[in-house]
Amino acid sequence: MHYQTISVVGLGYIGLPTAAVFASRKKKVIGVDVNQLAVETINRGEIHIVEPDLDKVVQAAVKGGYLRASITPEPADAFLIAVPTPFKGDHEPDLSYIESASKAIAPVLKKGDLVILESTSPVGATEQMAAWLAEARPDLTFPQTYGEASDIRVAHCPERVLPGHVLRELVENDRVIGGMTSKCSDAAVALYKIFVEGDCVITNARTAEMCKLTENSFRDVNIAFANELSIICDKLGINVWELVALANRHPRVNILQPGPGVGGHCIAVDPWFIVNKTPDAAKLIRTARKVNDYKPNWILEKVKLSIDEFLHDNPDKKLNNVVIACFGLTFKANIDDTRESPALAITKKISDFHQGHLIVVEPNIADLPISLSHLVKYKDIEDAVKAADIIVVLVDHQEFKENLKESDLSRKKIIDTRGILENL
Ligand code: SAJ
Repeated sequence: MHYQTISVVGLGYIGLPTAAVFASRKKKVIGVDVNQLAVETINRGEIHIVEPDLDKVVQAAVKGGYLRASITPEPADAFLIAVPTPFKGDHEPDLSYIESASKAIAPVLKKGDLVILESTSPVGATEQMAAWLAEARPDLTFPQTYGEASDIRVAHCPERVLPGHVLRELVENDRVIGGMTSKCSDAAVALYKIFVEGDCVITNARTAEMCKLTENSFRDVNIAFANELSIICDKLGINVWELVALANRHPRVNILQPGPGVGGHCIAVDPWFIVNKTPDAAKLIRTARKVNDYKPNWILEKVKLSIDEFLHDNPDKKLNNVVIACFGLTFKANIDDTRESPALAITKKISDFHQGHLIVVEPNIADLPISLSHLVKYKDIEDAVKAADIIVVLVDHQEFKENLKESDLSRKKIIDTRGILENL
């Protein structure tokens, strides 16, 4: 199997780095995205997302003539679909982006092509994608009806990279390869071996789908444990950060860190794909989601309480003079991504009820999101601390870890949802 041209459909947090890494191995890569602005940015050799070192890799790939972006799909030997799979309604998976991507590439498919679904998907989505492709191209044969003899190979190979470490993890992580037939798997392994240094482990498409959902549900359940502990410890007057550090000295205990809730487009979403398919069986997974979803509300109650306490301690102050500073909006540290971010949701809710000033410090975002555009964004951490009466640490960005401790925090009410000040 020789792949001359590779097309990556969906140039977001996964698709763009994947396209750039193939291009860095001197493959001709056509990136496809419906976002005209993203396409233009990439074709200038620039990037529209924040991910360490991605700018350099994309710039080199575009300059070297290996990577080009386009709004419309073009013929290629392999297609990787890396589009969003959000949920809709009552946590039902929304496959509409996969459907549109399948229908967009179908006209340019030719005999011998490989189509890989990389998007995190509910069990059965790869078969569904293959059905959409077959419907659009009755002149070609597909694995669901022609097995090993099919014209088109189809596989699910879920991405598993950690935002902030994408370029390293893309290359180093093992890859789960779920072909619809074993020839489909072999074709996918040959493609990933262009850059993957980890093992490419073969299974079927449904197991590969479930494997990705399992990984993220495992993490969600473990974070829920930490979040529940933080609520219990608060009631018992115990410092949860110290407790977790102590318990983790046990050789078989490894508790994760409590936070303001679970954000991002993956861990807060994927477990629902399991719950949606098997609602009666997935009890623990559903409860973990609920525990993590509840955590921002619990933090909001803490903020309200600290406003009352501050007014009690400072009787000369009026409610509309109380200044709250929120540190961080992104869903986790050192990235610019605010999707499903509990920090963003908490800040928005504070801005809805708080009658005084609310200021925001977020070093990784140039402009505040529209829902918060009425707020004042501070660049300087020190200035924000000086201005604030109540400090709410929502993200453990490196800048905050390094600089907040230098500030004069005396006489400030502090809600440190990430425990970065607890460890001073
Ligand atoms: N979080 C905590 N406490 C922790 C760890 C995380 O509160 O101890 C929070 C984070 O602040 C964030 C959320 O959980 O809001 C998710 O962050 P994360 O770093 O756990 O995961 P993601 O969403 O950035 O990436 C995950 C990864 N999955 C696993 O680690 C099992 C990544 O490998 C996947 O590729 C990615 O989801 C994905 O795309 O599915």
